[in-house]
Amino acid sequence: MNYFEPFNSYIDLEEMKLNSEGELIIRKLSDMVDMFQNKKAAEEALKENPIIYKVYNVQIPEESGHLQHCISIVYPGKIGNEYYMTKGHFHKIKETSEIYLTLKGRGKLIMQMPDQKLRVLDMEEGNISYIPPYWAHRTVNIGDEPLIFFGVYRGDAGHNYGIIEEKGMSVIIVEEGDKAVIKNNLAN
Ligand code: M6P
Ligand code: ZN
Repeated sequence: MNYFEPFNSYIDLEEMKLNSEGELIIRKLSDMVDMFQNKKAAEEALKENPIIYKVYNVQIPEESGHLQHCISIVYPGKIGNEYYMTKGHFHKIKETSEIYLTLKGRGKLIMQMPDQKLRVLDMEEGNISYIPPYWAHRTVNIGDEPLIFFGVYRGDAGHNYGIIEEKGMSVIIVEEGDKAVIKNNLAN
C-alpha cells in the first residue's frame, strides 16, 4: 500500500496567503473578459487588467480516495455594475460534490443544474455551503472586502468550464442602488 503523509496547511487571513506547496492560480480580467455582460466596461477595465481572483491549491493527487482542497480569494470590484466572480464550472466527474466554508467577506454562490434549475446561497463568514453532485458553481463577491473561502472536493472530480465559458449562467449578480440584485442573464 502507498502511504501518503499527513500534513497541515495554514491560511493567514490577514496576509491572504495559504502556506502550502501547491499551485497558485491567478485569474485576471483578460482570462475571463467575455464572461462579463458590459462589453464596453470590460474593454475599459482591460487597460488595467485587474486580478479578479486567486486560488491557492494544496498539492493533492487527483485520485478518488483523496480530497482536493484550496483557498479562493475573490477581490471586491465590478465590471460595469456586475460584481467580480469566479469563472464557474461543472465537475468533469459530474456526480462529485463540493463544500465551501466562507472565512471572510460577503458573497453569493450561484448553482445551476444542466436542466437550468438554479439556486443561489449567501456566503457569509461561518457559512458552510454544500454543492451537491451535478450542480455547476460560481462565486460572486458582493462586498467591499475580499471574499475568502475554503473549498474541498473529491480528488479526481476535475473542472469542466465548457458550457459556462460559452453561455454563462442563467443569472448575473449586479449592484443596483447599493444592493446586490439577481438578474436574468439576457445573453444566456
Ligand atoms: C473553488 C473551487 C476550486 C475552483 C475555484 C475557482 O475554490 O471550486 O476548485 O477552481 O473555486 O473557481 P473556477 O475554477 O470556477 O474559476
Ligand atoms: Zn468545483
